[in-house]
Parts: sequence; C-alpha cells; structure tokens
Amino acid sequence: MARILITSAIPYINGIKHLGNLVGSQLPADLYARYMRARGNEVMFICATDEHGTPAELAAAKTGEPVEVYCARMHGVQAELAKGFRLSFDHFGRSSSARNHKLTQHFAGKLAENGFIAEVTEKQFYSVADGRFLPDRYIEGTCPNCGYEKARGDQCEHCTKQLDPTDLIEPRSAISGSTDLELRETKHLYLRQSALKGELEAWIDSKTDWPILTTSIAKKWLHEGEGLQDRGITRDLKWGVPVRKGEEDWPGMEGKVFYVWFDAPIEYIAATAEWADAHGHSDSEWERWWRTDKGAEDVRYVQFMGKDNVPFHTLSFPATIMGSREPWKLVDYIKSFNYLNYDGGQFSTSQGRGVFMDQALSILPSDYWRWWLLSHAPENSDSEFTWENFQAAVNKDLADVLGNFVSRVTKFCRSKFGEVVPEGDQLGEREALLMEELRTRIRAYEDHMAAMEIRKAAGELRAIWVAGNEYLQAAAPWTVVKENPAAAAAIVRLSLNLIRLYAVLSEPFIPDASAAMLAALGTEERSWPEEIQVALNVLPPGHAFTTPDVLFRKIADEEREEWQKKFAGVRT
Ligand code: B3M
Ligand code: ZN
Repeated sequence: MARILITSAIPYINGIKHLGNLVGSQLPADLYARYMRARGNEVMFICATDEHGTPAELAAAKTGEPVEVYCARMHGVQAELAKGFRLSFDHFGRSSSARNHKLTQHFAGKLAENGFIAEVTEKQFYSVADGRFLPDRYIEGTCPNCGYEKARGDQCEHCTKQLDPTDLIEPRSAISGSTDLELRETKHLYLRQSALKGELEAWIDSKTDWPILTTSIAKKWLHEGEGLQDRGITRDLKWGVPVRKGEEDWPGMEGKVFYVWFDAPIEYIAATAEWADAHGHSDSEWERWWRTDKGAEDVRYVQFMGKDNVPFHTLSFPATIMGSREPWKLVDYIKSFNYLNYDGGQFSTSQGRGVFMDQALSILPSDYWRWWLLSHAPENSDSEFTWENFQAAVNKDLADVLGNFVSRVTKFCRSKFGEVVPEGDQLGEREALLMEELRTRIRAYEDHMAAMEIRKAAGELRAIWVAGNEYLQAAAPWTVVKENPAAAAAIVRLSLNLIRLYAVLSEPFIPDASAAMLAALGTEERSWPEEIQVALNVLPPGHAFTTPDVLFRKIADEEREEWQKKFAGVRT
C-alpha cells in the first residue's frame, strides 16, 4: 500500500467553471484518486476555491455583495457542483481560510529570513478620488496600439496587446471613472526566483519521467529571453492575505496583500490542514502528508492542471518551498493538459461561451459527461467538444456497449432462470479465450491508469466492455438454452459476474453507473481483480439479484439539435 497525495488546480471563485476547466484538472484528478483508492492505497485528494485577487473583487462589485459574502456563497455553489460531478475530494477548502493566511505569512517570513525576498520601490497609479493605488486591471484607457477606448491596464481585449498601465492614453480609474490619477511611489516584495534558478533547474532535470508538455513549459521560462525573472508577490488590494513576516508586521507593507498566485498553491497545504481541523485531527495528521520530517518522505505527490498553470507549479511554488529551507514535500509528478475547445471555437468564461458545469448537469447525469470528457481528455493536443461527437460516444460506448450488455444478461436470466445466479456446466474453450483477453486488457488498463494516460485507459476499458458483448453474442445463450439449458446457465453465470467485474473496473470513470450495477447485483464486493478466475466467481449460484433500470439512455437527434441551439449563444 502506498500513500498518494493528489491535488487539482484550485478553481477561481469568480463564477461557475466550464467543461474545459473541469477536464483540465478536477476531473482527471478525481479519476486518479478513485483508481488509487480502488487499488487499496491511502489517498489524500485536495482541492479548494482560489478566492483572492482582482477578479474576485470585481465579481463581487458586480453582484453588489461584500467580497467575503460573495466568496462564501460561490464556494457553496462550486462545492455543490463538485458533488454533482462526484468529485471525491477529501477536502474542498478555501484559499481565504485562516490556515492559508497563517501559512502564507509563514512562508513569506522564511523566504525573507533566507534572503529570497527583495523590497522594490516602484511607481504606480494612485487614484485620488478612490483613495487607493490601482492594480493593472483597475485602470482603463485608450489602447496606444489600436485606439480601443476601453483597454485595461494589463491588456487590450480588442487587439490583445499586453500593456502596462502607463502605456494607456487618458488613463482613468475603472472603479470611479476618475482621471485624477497620480504616479506615486509604492513598495512591493519580489520573490527572488533568479537566486534559486540553479536549484530549480537541477530539480526539473531530475524529473525525467514528466510529460513533455510539463517540462517544455518549465524550461521555456527558465531559459527564454533573460531567463527566470523575479516575481512581484504583493499587491495594493484590500482583499487577500495581509503582508506579514510570519507573525510580525512588515514595515512599509501596511495595507498590502500577497499576490493571489503566491497564496493559491500554498492553499494545497493549508487545505489539508483545514481537512484535519474539520475532522478534529491533530496537526500531525496533515503534516504526515506534507512534512518530510514528519512522515511524508514516502508520500507520492501528484498534481493535475491546465497548461497555463504549469509555470507557477514548476517554478514559483517550488521556489517558495525550496526557499523556505524547511522540509516541505515537493511535487513528484505533474500531469498537465492542453485545452478543450467548444464547437469550432474556444470555451470562454468571460464571454460565457460553451457548456458550464451547472448547465451540463441540468440536461444529463454526471456519468455521461465524465465518460465523454475523460475519454476525450486533451492530453497530447487540444481536443474539441462537438454535440455530434458527444451523442455518438454516449450512444455507442455507454448505451450500446455497456448498458446493453447489462440489460441483455439480466433480462435473459430473469426470463429463463429467475433473478438468481444459475447453476450450470463447466466452462469451455470460448470462456478460456475470453478470460485470457480480459487478463491482458486489465493489466494494460492498470498500466495506463498508473501512468495517467487517460485516453488510453478509457480505450482499454471500452475494449473490456466490448469483449463481454462479443462473447455474449457468440455464445448466444438464447439459442443454446433450447437444446442445453445447463450450458446456457453457465454462460449467464459468467456474464452476471462480468457485470460485477465491469462495475469495479469502471468505477473511476462512471461511479454512479458502477454503484447501480453493484446494487442490482446485490453485492458490496468491489475488490480489484487480481486473479481473473477468482473475480469471475464472486457471485455464486443461488445469489439473488434484481434486473436494473436502463443504465444509460440514448441521446436522440432532436435532443442533440435542441441542445446545440440552446448552447450556441453566450451565457449572460
Ligand atoms: N485558480 C487558475 C485556474 O483556475 C488558478 C489555479 C490555481 S492553482 C494553485 O486555472
Ligand atoms: Zn488595442
């Protein structure tokens, strides 16, 4: 038994996530967590909401709620949707927690003590009318490149040019519209990543088994241009973790908070502490996952994220940990994803384009989505959601292959032998061949799951379902029964046991259907098939079952067209 720590990138608090976000971190992390638990490992699976920064402040200003109230409400919404998708987090924390405040300040203090923080005085816009410094996104003006009048201080949305606030023509406050802006001096903290460059590089070079997508992004940031840059880790905002040096004040930094990307990954650790608190455990219970001096040296730590998050996880967060010179656990493996596109374009939160988590669940149960998303995960390149493809995969894989197998076997058994596993003859050559195929395919499935090759694992699982269907078709118990009922009974007994095996193997992908199959079979036996002979004899003759309802329904063409239309526009 191994101990496996799994974290998913923590979703921003501002709004409901779309299916592209889901498949890029939380869903594959859940697949892996479920699989590792099924194999008998001790798993800690952590996620949280990422609650700080300008986007949270702006979203709250839009709804008119105080930002704390907005974040608490949206955390509840996201937690409910996570449940809806059966994401099996051990804890779904909040980056605004007291634990994260304390830990973030602790890391900053240690980094300063070890010489990895620089204090830099720079010039920034101060709004006299608003009585505050304005971060990039709080300044609007005319784009010097294209003349667009509502360009933001960090970027022009119209021509996409990256900007500095001082580039804007006629800059004004996005809060009040005031043009009474002054460039004033203000002090900020920088994380001296450049001083840790050698250590980071050696560490990344030692990760020879990482996906190319992960290492190529890390190396690009290490070597391109002027190489790894120091990063500003403070902001002039009210909402966030106040800048402190451990438990002490930080002179000159009053009224400032840490930058959201500084405290967000620290929340992985803090959320594990929140988990301990929520269960009344002592600190040693979470520290054994995170402190290599307190039991974490034998933990395997795996992170899941979209490719845009990779620089922060391969460089900035490791720099925070290394620079603390304390024995915190570093990540062992980073699984990163490309983008999922939507029907000929991009999913977009700001434009409300695509299907969002709440909308998806309002039209179909989570297993349909889980199966499609995971079996089409954007691993080696971007992938695309189309309604045609979704309909085809659901109808074929889930309804025709898996669902149909379960329904044919149970209904046939009920009609000929009643709702109990029948006695029957010895099994023959055909069964031996099926078992041989299953043995090979299950081992391949395990290898792909262990390597987090999600599409390949899904393909193997589908092949395992197909093997059962083909066996049933060839064995044809409905014909055999006329001449030789005992031989037909043996086929049926094996097939009922196959359903149980499918329930166990499929659980990480489609947990609800798996539970429905086991419930129908009247069994709790879900141990992993180490020996195929044993696994296919779990349900003995005489064991009662109930014929389940349709596991997966088909999507009709009219429905597909209706959804296509419904989700073609933008969400408001
Ligand atoms: N919230 C970005 C995202 O949701 C960011 C991830 C933080 S991981 C520590 O893609
Ligand atoms: Zn522009």
